[in-house]
Amino acid sequence: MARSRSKISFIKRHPKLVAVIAVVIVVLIAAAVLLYFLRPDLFSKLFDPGDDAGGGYSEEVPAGQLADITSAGLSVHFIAPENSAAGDCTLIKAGDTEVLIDAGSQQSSAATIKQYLDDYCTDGVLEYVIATHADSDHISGLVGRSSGGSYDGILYSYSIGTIITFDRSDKELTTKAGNPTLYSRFLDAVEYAGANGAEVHTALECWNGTNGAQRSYILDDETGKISMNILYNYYYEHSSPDENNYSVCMLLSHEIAEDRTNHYLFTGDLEKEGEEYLVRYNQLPQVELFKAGHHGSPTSSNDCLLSVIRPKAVVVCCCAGTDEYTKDPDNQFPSQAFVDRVCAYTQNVYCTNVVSENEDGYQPMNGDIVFYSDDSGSDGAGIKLWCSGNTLKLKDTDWFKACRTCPAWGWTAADREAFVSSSGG
Ligand SMILES: [Ca+2]
Ligand SMILES: [Zn+2]
Repeated sequence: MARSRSKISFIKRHPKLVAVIAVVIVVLIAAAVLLYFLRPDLFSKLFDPGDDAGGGYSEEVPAGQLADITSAGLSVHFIAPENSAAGDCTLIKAGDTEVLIDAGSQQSSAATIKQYLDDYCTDGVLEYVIATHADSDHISGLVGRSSGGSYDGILYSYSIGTIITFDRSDKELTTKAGNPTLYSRFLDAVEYAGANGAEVHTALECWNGTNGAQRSYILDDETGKISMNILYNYYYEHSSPDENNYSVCMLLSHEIAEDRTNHYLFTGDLEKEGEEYLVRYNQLPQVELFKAGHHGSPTSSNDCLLSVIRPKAVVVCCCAGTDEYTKDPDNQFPSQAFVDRVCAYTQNVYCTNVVSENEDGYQPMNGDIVFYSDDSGSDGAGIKLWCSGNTLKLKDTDWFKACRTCPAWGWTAADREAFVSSSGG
């Protein structure tokens, strides 16, 4: 009672002060409500910080051993092309079941990819092949090169279980000179595989569960804990001026304990509009690993998506610093805008290749990048990283220091200048 009497007397003695405090509180609440609607991502970070311990960043991904990959329950491989072009090629392996997502970057990459697959696809059967969209840096190796009238691409070289393709493409079937385009040759390759026993489905058929397709495929028959889940992309059934938006999107989920599932997200080259729809139509969890959208382009991996999936690691399939698509250094893959956005979530960013002054014009940055489940650990929950080059994070590479800034990663413009002048660049 004494306390509440003293409260009342405080209000009586300082009516103006109390009024000012009340107004401030109302304004703060109104601002918070406004912010909640304008920038919901800030709130999701605030109230669900995930594994943000340690300065707001995800934990290190421990380095693993090449010899442990084949026996891992699950491994996810990003195969580096042997050229200076950007291109996606991801192999997922769960026991004897393999999923190959895309086969870039060029038709000659089929040979590189097959050589890599020799170590992992030992039964000659690729159970699943996903072609995300019709751009050449994704489908070239599925077709391969021709000699004597036959092609050496992935779809001609393995027994394929199920092919999941994009629903739409605005590509032409013939060139101006009247020759078949790569897209046309891709359709031939799919038809060839289909005639040789592959089931062929579009992503929308998978989503809808029509024509024998499934939305979710179990990859490990023994335990049923690893699943490949085709997500809904609005542009499976609507046209877009950008071919990239037709990309097949997939969430790989690995249940490692009753209360823990590791997720991996693949969105091909999906652009901002596609990412916005993806978030709207799918319940996306936090992911251990995100394959950077569109090779780290400034137009993909937007905050609308990142704020939901809060990736703990990101792999960029590109040749860092190539002028293949633009002369603007800031927009070359992986772009400054991409770095600016992704740095809020993780420092664990890895990249396949980097431009070089050597005669090939490129060299491995991390090279082939493999994330695999470490089933031997006491908690059985860990993920390890192995790379054919080294396991340096993007931020610690010389290319990054010379070409990018990121205060959140400890690299300001002044640091960049100092680095460039000290290295004589
Ligand atoms: Ca197999
Ligand atoms: Zn691409």
